[in-house]
Amino acid sequence: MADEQADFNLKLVLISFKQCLSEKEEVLMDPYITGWKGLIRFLNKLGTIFSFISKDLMTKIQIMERFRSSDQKENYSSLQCMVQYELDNRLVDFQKCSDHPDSGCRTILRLHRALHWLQMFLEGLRTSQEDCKTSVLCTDSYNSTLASYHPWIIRKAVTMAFCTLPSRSAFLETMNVGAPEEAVEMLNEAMPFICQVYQVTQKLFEEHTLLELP
Ligand code: 1PW
Repeated sequence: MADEQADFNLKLVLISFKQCLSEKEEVLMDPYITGWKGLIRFLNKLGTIFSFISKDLMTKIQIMERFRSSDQKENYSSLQCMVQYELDNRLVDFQKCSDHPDSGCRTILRLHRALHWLQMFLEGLRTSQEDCKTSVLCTDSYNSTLASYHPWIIRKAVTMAFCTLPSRSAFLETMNVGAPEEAVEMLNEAMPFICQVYQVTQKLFEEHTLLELP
């Protein structure tokens, strides 16, 4: 476990989102899953108070891994294939969770919204002053993205966990890519990959009216 954490490097994680986009601008499922697993490892490094978040994210990743090892795996090779397949076969609940509570579409939608929060947070971190408070940045980006989809009790727990985040420089060092300035430089390079994956997914879900799945 210690070794596993020691060789962690957020640059590699963010770059795995680069591998998500195919030439045809499809979002490939396997690198998407790999990228998320790296983010979950990063979250685990931030302290046990974040474990209820990483548990929920991990459950969602496992749902997607199950699709990828089922006999329908080809239909889950990219987000585009998945949307087509699940819609064509009526595998998505649109009104309330009933027959298909764990569809790929609703599961990816949750991860997609969380990715938006991460994108806003890292962008804030990248462009912030040295003395800015990480917890405030994190809470602000949460409030402007994910919070509206969460009930009060989750919002409370999440915001409490954010209050335990270390200072900006300590947080940048947790990324394990060198001094704070090097971490900022890494974010400059890597953020466009996350942004692109987010935008392509957003467009796909918008086109198929999938952005409000229960
Ligand atoms: C630094 C690494 C990146 C971390 C991303 C952080 C995402 C924050 C997600 C908060 C999750 C709180 C606990 C679970 C809440 C679920 O109810 C919720 N899940 C998500 C990912 O928003 C909705 O899923 P559900 O209940 O509809 O299956």
